[in-house]
Amino acid sequence: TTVAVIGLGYIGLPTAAILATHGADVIGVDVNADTVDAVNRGEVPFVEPDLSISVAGAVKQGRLRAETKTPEADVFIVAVPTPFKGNHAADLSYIDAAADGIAPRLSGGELVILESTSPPGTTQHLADRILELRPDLSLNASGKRPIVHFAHCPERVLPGRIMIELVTNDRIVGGLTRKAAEQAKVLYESFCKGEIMLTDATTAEMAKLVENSYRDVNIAFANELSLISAKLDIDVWELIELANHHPRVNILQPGPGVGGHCIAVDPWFIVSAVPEEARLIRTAREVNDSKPEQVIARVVAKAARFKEPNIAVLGLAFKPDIDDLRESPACRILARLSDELPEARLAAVEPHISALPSSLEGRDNVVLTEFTAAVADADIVVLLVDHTVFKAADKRRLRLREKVVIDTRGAWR
Ligand code: SAJ
Repeated sequence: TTVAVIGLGYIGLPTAAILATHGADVIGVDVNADTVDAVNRGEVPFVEPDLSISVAGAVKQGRLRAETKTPEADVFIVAVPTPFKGNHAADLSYIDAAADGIAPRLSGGELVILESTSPPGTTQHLADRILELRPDLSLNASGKRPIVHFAHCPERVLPGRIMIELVTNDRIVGGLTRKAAEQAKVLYESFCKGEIMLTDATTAEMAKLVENSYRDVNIAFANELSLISAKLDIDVWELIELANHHPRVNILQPGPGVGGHCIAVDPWFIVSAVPEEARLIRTAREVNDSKPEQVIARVVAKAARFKEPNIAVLGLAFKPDIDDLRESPACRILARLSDELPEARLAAVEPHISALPSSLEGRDNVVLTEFTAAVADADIVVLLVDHTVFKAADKRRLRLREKVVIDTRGAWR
């Protein structure tokens, strides 16, 4: 089988490599010529454990190569970005561009799989666009079905564990027709050891969005409890710990907001598709998105006690023990504190990075520094990420009692 994988990012390139190492002839397609050149040299343009060795091996064996133009193939896998285009609706222009590249390459009988996280109806949209360009492929001999097959197969892998989870996770395959789903299942079976479940395309699109919305709604509940507890002057961490002793209660942890490129994005695709009905999902997004503002207000209020406050800001990543700053509430909070408190000295501590991101660079009142030194000099300590190094620190040696401590993760309870 020849497989063309369109989009060689965090999902496309690992999928291309794993298909190639399981016997397919794979052509990766990307608009970025540097990415294409890197892959053809057997190199990977981003960091992901075990991916380099897999790509290098597949290229050397002649099973994987990359091009900037979509080639002919038996199977096309679309793994391009679906960012916001404003108003929280999904920008489908990358999917449309992929469709336009695929359409002229089809001759009938091919399978087109959409892997990008997409709003409900996008697989149908992709099919409509391709078949509009190729009306000759729209109907079979009996005049009933298109002779190209379309399916959605969302990815659910966790960055940092992609090469493992691609193999071990269960997968949902949703076809525009049953036959499309069955054909896609055969392809994924070549490397996926998890269960492969068949459904229709819209249900598959929604399943991915619902998984992340479920988590977002539950985090919002915890974040709302933290606001309520602050008003009632009780400890939210104790409250949640006690409530979680109930056999059917499992409340998540509040924090300074929700980051990453999935949970803070995907629920909006449901909201923008069905705004009238998706009330709880929308409110959860709003609660989580407003959490950084509440942290900023607390720090600014405390800073008013000092003339030139030294503030240690602990953690910039979007979650513990990683170096990923995408959509990180901590970065947003630090940037706003820098604007709101020009007289303060903000000592940012992020042990997993070696330089500040561009959004925080070149600010006179922000430096990236070392943990113990930052805390030693601080009047106010703001903990934004519960990295193990922070949690494990000796609180007495840090002299936290002598400082104003704002622990947004409950790491030092
Ligand atoms: N967070 C809290 N409180 C909690 C748990 C998380 O504030 O109790 C915050 C984190 O600090 C972080 C954000 O939520 O800022 C998201 O972190 P996460 O660990 O919940 O999820 P991600 O974004 O790393 O990965 C999610 C996963 N989805 C689910 O768990 C349902 C992952 O399996 C998906 O593959 C990924 O989204 C994706 O690509 O969609």
